Amino acid sequence: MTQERTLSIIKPDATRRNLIGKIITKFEDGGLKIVAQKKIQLTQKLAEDFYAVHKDRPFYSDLVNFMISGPVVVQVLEGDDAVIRNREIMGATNPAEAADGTIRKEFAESLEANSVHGSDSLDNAKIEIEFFFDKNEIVG
Ligand code: IDP
Ligand code: MG
Repeated sequence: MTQERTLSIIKPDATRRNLIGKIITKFEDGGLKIVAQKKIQLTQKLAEDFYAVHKDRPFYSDLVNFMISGPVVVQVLEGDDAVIRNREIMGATNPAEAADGTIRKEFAESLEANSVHGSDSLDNAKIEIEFFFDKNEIVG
């Protein structure tokens, strides 16, 4: 097992329903440690840039509008195999397919409003962490 860091976002559907604490508890109980965290309002430009990898997908503009519909919590999670561990704790993208006990199974409203984002690889985790955080904002 390797110590890794990954980027997590608690999405607007979850902040709106006051679920930040319940979601953070899932990460902590799952063995991940929060080493950076801030609640922010994304701008359209930030959301477009963050999800640029999906710009040709039919859901892109809806996704950007959803991500700016309220505040988000961006955080860096650290732990053994943090990238995969975070994805396990989150559950499948579509909550209808998410395993019992996962965040998306318990809290997601829909395929789009699925409560959390998590980096999908170690390379993307590094890019996504740098997108939101300066080095001095991360304290292990
Ligand atoms: P992930 O968040 O599990 O990595 P991605 O395929 O990277 O899933 O998609 C990014 C986000 O875009 C999803 O979390 C979800 O909010 C949204 N999304 C993905 N597929 C669809 C879709 O088919 N319709 C609407 N929104 C979608
Ligand atoms: Mg993804």
